[in-house]
Order: sequence, then structure tokens, then C-alpha cells
Amino acid sequence: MGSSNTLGSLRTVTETRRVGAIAIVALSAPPVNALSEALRLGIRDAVEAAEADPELSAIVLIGAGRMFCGGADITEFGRPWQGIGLGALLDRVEDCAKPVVAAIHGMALGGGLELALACHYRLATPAARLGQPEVKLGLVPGAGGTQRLPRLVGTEKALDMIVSGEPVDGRAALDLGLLDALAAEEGLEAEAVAFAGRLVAEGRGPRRVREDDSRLEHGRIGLFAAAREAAARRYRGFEAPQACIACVEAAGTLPFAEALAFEERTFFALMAGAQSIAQRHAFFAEREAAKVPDLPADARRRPVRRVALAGPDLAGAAFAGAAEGPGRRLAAILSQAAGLTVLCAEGAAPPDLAGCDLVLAGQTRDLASLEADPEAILAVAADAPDPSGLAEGPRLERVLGLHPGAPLPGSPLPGSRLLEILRGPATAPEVLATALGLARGLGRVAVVTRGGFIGPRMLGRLRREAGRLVHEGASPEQVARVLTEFGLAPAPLGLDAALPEGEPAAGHHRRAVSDDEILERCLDTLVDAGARILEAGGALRASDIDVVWLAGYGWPAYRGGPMHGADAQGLPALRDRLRALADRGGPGYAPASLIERLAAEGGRFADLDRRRA
Ligand code: 3H9
Repeated sequence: MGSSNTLGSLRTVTETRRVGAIAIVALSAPPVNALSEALRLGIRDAVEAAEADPELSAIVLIGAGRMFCGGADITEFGRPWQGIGLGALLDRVEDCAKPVVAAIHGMALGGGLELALACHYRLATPAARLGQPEVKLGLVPGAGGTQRLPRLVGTEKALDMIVSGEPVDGRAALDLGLLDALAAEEGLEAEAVAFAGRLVAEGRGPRRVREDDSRLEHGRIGLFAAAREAAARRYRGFEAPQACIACVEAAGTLPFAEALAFEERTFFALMAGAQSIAQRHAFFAEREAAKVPDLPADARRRPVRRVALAGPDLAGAAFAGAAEGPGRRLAAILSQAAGLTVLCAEGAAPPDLAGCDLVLAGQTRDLASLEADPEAILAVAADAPDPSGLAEGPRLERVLGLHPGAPLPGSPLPGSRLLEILRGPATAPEVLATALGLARGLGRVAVVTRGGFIGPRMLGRLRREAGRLVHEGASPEQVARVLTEFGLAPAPLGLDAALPEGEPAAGHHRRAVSDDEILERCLDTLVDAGARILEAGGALRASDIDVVWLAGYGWPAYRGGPMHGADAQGLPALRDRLRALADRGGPGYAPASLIERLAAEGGRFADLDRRRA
């Protein structure tokens, strides 16, 4: 016998089944069982119904579909709780008079892990991932994670997990004391029911995490000071990591209910702040970027297994780890990817192209005379691929451009998390779909562009402006410092090389240039370059431009990307500054017509994205 709970949007959100005296409550809100209003109410009602039913002795909470739960519903953020708040729901689950067992597969993240922590017992499969990633959205866990997790795994380990946002797998979670038992990958539900049955048979009732302080390590001298110092170094500029530490500290200094209230206040204060708004924008922007509206859903995505590097530029690049130029960086990235065979020229002989799924060249012209398989994709990786090469030729539908962003420091691979995919005028849907699949396989965020790559084009404008500022009187060190303080790393972006030493050209008077002017002009001209790409159809969305800078050029996540930053400041102010620059510095500074139009309408770049969606 089963029952289901349909609420709010009329979707079925929980399904309750019975096995003997055990109620199995399945969370059923695809794709990630996010804890929306409907699901929160559904869980509350299902738990209360099972608690009130004299024939039931214990409850198993389990996720239907791919995972246990991906956390609070981020799309609801910025509005007050409706129905029941997540914290109140978890208190209700923890208060349940019958034992509640969380059975975890896939992901238990954020509010999803907090839900599991409010249950009385926890089982997970070895491959499950359990974590508090709120910090990556500029937040603290806001439904008891900073209070219950240290009580289960100890303060130091909880600090690690909450401040880094990195999940642990099932096995590690068991070792940490986060789980009561591991379950086999297959058969989780049956094992959880058997576990709950044993609890009942042995008369073991609810065991509430909030009631056991024995693992808190708050007496440890220097623990919090060291955590604060490490977080300040590692997450420079980010507010949330320090706020996470303060909440975990409160677990040892305040009574449970007061510490929970402090955590919730901190969560809502951060949620309303500019950093979290920017980081949430970045989260959704990355997921939007993967969507290409005119790509048919059934476009065939061929697996890429064999890659050949063509042309003299890439010869030998694959294993050199060379950071010079996008072609060499991409060649190195492909060579280090699991499951890919990468062939390069040996001596003067070109690589064997037979059976290759992808041929990569550093110049468009290197692709012209190739005898690759007719099915192979011909990709060119250069900052500015020759447009005529992408527009003409015998196998145009197989040609596209690929660009891996800048060589960012701290990245284990040469290059960033980005893969820009440049479609030529005739690139076939199947070729584009295959490139998107390749990006996903490489663990990269793909952004699809037309007419030229977004990153190099905008970077060129930024470099020019930085050079002009030096020309007018700023010192190269000052420009580099201002950009570094903003959060960009000038050297890997080639900005240091764009800063000329020496005297200004005849007719210019050197003057003192303020830090504010440097930052404003660099950012304003960069956004103007982005707006021009957008109005020319070179980017699908403004948020794709943000993704390029966030994933590809080290833009700080807490600033959300250049277009988001301009939206947040207001486009009329941007337009006025660019107009004033044009009055002083010439018509090249005049705002893009898109900026003029949006500023006049009181619109934002984000509104364009919404209209297109
Ligand atoms: C939180 O829990 C706060 C609490 O502590 C306290 C509250 C008081 N909500 O990534 P995918 C959407 S903060 C709403 O492509 P995958 C996503 O936008 C939250 N929507 O799948 C996408 O939509 P679309 C803490 C969400 O399999 C679709 O689901 N949790 C949420 O590659 C598929 O997503 C996190 O930070 C959400 N929570 O990866 C986890 N999550 O199809 C955030 C996803 O329209 N989520 N969506 O583009 C993730 O990291 C990944 O989505 C996950 C699955 C690993 C779960």
C-alpha cells in the first residue's frame, strides 16, 4: 500500500510506501529533489502521518531518482519562506517520536545533508557524496548544518567540510562518524528497511544529534584562529568562509537553539548580500551556458576517443605542458584527459589521421589540406582563428574553434575550467553537440560563441585600456596592483605585457591617474566590449560572457562576472561614464548601442537573457 503527496505546483513530491511497520517516504522532486515549498510541506505531512499511524514504528527517508537531495531550492532564495521554513521542518523531523532513518544515494548536499543530520540515523552507499557546499553560493548552511555536523564529526572536520564546501564520499563519511552504516550500491532501500526493523526490534528510539555535545572540540586552543587565518589566505575577498567559521564557533559557545538562530540570521544576511547574489548568478549562469536553443535535442553526439594534433604549432606541445597559446594549452589538456588517445606528429611526418574523431590545429590554414576521416571534427584553437578559414572550404560543416581560456595559476591543468566553442557559419549540429560532449567529458564549462571567441576579444580591449592608462600617466605597477586588488591576476592574462614603460607620446601630458579611474575604465571598456559581442550575436546570453570570465579568466566568483557587475551598478551610470570618456578620449569610447538602449529603457543585461529564455 502506498500514498502520495501532491502539493503546490501539483507535482507529486513525496511517495509513502509501507513494508510491515516501516514507512518509506521517498522524496520525489526531479531533477535533484531540491527542498522547495512543496517538498518541505510534503515531507512534513508524510512524517506527521507516519508518526500518528499506530501501525507504523519507524520511518525511512529516501530520495527517488538520481539522488537523496541537492539541498534547499535555490530558485526560492530572496523571498521569505512559504509554507514551512527548512529549519522548522528539520526541527519537526528531529522531534519525531518514532525513529527516522536517512537512506542516502547520489548526493546529500546543503539542506539535503542537513535533512539527513536531523534524522536519527543515517545510511549511505559508498559512492554517495555528502557535503555542505553553501559556501560556494556565498552562504553558510542555514538549517542547522553548522550546529549538527560538528556534533557528529567533530569541530575540526566540520570546519573543513563547511569552509571548503567539498563533499566526502560514503566511505569517508562512515569513518568520520557521519553515518551509522554503509549500504550496498544496489538495494539501499531494503537495507534501510532492515536497519529500521532492527532499531524497532531492539527498542532503540530516536537519537537526536542536537543532544550530544561530546564530539565538540571547542576547548582546543587556536583551532578557530588557525581556521580564520587559513580561510583568509585561501579565500581572499570572500565573506562566507569567515561567516561559516563564526557559526561553527557558536556551536560551542551558545545553547543549541540560540546558535541555530544565529546561524539562520547569518544565512539570511548573506543571502541578501551582493556576494551571494553574484555567486548564485554564477551557479545558474554555468548551467544555462550548456543550453544552445537552436541545437536540436536529437543532434547526434559522437564520442571523442582519438585526437590528432596537426600543424607545426602543436607538434610536441601535448606533453610539454606548455602554457603558450590556446592551441598548445588545449593539446596538453587533451593529452592529460583519461580515455583519450592523442596523436602528434613525429619528426617531419604528420600524425596518422585515420580513425581520428577530432583533429586539432593551431591555425585555420593547417586544416585546409588534411586527409582526415569525413566524420572527423576539424577544430582550430587560436586566439583569433582566421574567419575566412571557418567560412570557406570543402568541409565547413565539420569545422569549429575551441579555446580553453587563460593559463590560470593554481589550476592542475594548463588552462582554466572553460572551453569556448566557436561555431562557424556552417558548423553542423552534430559537430557542435560532439564538442559540447567533449567539454563535459573534460570537466569543463562550455560556452558557445559566434564570430570569434569572447575571452580573447574582450581581453584585447582590456589590455588596450590598461596600456592607455599607463600612457596617460599611471604606472604599470599601479595598474597591475589595482587589477590584482580587484581579484584578477594580471600576469596569466598577459596584462603585464600590455603595460608599456616610458614616456607618453608627444602632445600628451602625464598626469596622476587615480586607482578608481583605473578600475572604472578597465571594467567599463571591458563591459562595453561584451555588449558589442552580445549585440552582434556573438554570445547567446550576457550570462555566458560572465561564465567566460568566471571559468576562463579568474574573475572572482563573488563578483559574478563583468556583465552581472554592470547590471548591479546600473547601466545608466555605465553609459554616462563611457560618454564622458568619449568626450575626452574620442568616439572609440562611445557606449555600445545596446548599452544606450538598455540604459534608456531602465533595463539590464539580465533582462535580455530572461526575454530569450
Ligand atoms: C542550501 O541548501 C541552503 C541550506 O543550507 C539552508 C537553507 C535555509 N535548487 O547541476 P545540474 C537545478 S543552498 C534549485 O545540471 P548535475 C539546476 O539549476 C543549496 N535548483 O545537475 C539544473 O536546472 P536546469 C546547497 C537546483 O547532476 C538542474 O537542477 N546545494 C538545485 O550535474 C540540474 O542541475 C547546492 O549548492 C538547487 N539546490 O549536478 C547544490 N541544484 O536543468 C547545488 C540543482 O533548469 N547543486 N538545481 O538547468 C549542484 O551542485 C548540482 O546541481 C548537483 C547535481 C551536484 C546536485
